[in-house]
Amino acid sequence: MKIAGDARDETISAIATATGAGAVGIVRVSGRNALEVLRGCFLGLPELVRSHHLYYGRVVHPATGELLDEAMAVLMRSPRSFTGEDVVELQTHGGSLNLKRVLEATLSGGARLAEAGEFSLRAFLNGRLDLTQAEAVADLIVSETEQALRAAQSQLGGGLRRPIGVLRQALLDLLTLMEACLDFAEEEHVLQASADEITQQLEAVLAKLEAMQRAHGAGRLRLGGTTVVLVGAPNVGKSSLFNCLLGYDRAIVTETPGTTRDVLEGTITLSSQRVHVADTAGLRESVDPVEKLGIERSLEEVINADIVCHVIDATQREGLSPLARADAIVVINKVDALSTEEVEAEPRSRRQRRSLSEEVQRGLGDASLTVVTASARTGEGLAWLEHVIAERAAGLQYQSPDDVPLLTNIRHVAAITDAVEALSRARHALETNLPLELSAADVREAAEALGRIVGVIVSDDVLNEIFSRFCVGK
Ligand SMILES: Nc1nc2c(ncn2[C@@H]2O[C@H](COP(=O)(O)OP(=O)(O)OP(=O)(O)O)[C@@H](O)[C@H]2O)c(=O)[nH]1
Ligand SMILES: [Mg+2]
Repeated sequence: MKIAGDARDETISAIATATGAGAVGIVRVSGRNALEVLRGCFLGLPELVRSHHLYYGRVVHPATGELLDEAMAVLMRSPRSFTGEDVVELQTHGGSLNLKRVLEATLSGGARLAEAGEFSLRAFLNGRLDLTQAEAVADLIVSETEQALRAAQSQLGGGLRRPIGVLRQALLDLLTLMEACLDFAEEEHVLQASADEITQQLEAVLAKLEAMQRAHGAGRLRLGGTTVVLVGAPNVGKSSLFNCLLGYDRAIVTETPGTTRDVLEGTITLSSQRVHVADTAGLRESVDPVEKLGIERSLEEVINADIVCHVIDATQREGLSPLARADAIVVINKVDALSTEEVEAEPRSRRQRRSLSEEVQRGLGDASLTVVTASARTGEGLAWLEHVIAERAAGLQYQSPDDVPLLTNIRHVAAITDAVEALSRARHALETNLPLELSAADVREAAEALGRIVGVIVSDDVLNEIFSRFCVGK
């Protein structure tokens, strides 16, 4: 993508809405000839077109005059638009083919097809967005978890630009102080008073950056969702429960113990949270090399999962095997199959379920265990199981302290790391009484690293790299 020069004088156009069938679709045009392009392919505009005003009319092909669609058109005059340039949006009926034809009409009318991220790039170059906000736009579109969406929204609202701006300014102020000291280097008392102040200011910025690194370390894992693994002895109904949670028959279920050999995965949404569920091979002593490998994988999943559901068979409760993980949710499955004597009084009543749970808690020697009674066959208890998993997942969501923004972008993390390293070097130089020029150079480097995050100092290559990852139309 060309960043400077002629390319920016051109008027660009692209479909801004997602592909596929939809009631409405939008073709967006940006650049100095946007209104001209619109006039060429849209009938229904008055002589004087008002900015931010919706006009009803018809889209026609400028070359052939063919009627393409009915549409609404809006002109957003520079600088009050997403890109900061004149922008036109044509709201037509949705549908890939229809939108393509409307797009072609704008191209025939003098626009050029936009490259991926080109609208956002122009918004950045025209000062409408800083880099963190432009990146947040891209993140917002692809967010698949509530937390990722919240992080993107906060970033779009300046949640990262502001604190980074404050820290960068603090470093620039620090540099001014250091340079003043260099000018007065021969006056011993000025130097000593300032050295303490320099160290203090440097420590303050460093502490804030390190807090961001820590928050990133803790929060990063949660952005992709929560992992839940179903484990237990063979034949207890793990795969059956897995299929129930997914809502379709993903795993093979048979009455032969040892049916599942590999780890199977599926993703569901529980209370707006993304949850990755894994079904595993039943745990038992085995000599079969394939089964042994499967069991090893089950155990690996148990170690790595956020939440473990240890499934046991309601009809086989004697000599309960120890839990795969102490914090597991115990699922007593097959409650529908309990013998009639066991359930004679009030089958599957709340009281009976409670006594079953207590018996299992006693058997496993832990009265605080979370126990859920369920039946993959009848569906009983599954809504409660989902609720328990959702609650656990919600409890695992990382909340970064209010004043520490959650870094979600690897580019930002890298820049913060550079800044922390540079400031640590500066601190060391100050502590060991090395010439002040050396620590000043490190502080300058740290300020530059923070500048890279918001895009104060950034090369064309980096811009290309960032914006080319956007989708076309953004
Ligand atoms: N009555 C009853 N039978 C069930 C229930 N859930 C599973 N089963 C049966 O139990 C048998 C084993 O079910 P699976 O889901 O394959 O068990 P698994 O734990 O995945 O077994 P492995 O993959 O061998 O470890 C099948 O015959 C299922 O139909 C249930 O809630 N009630
Ligand atoms: Mg199975």
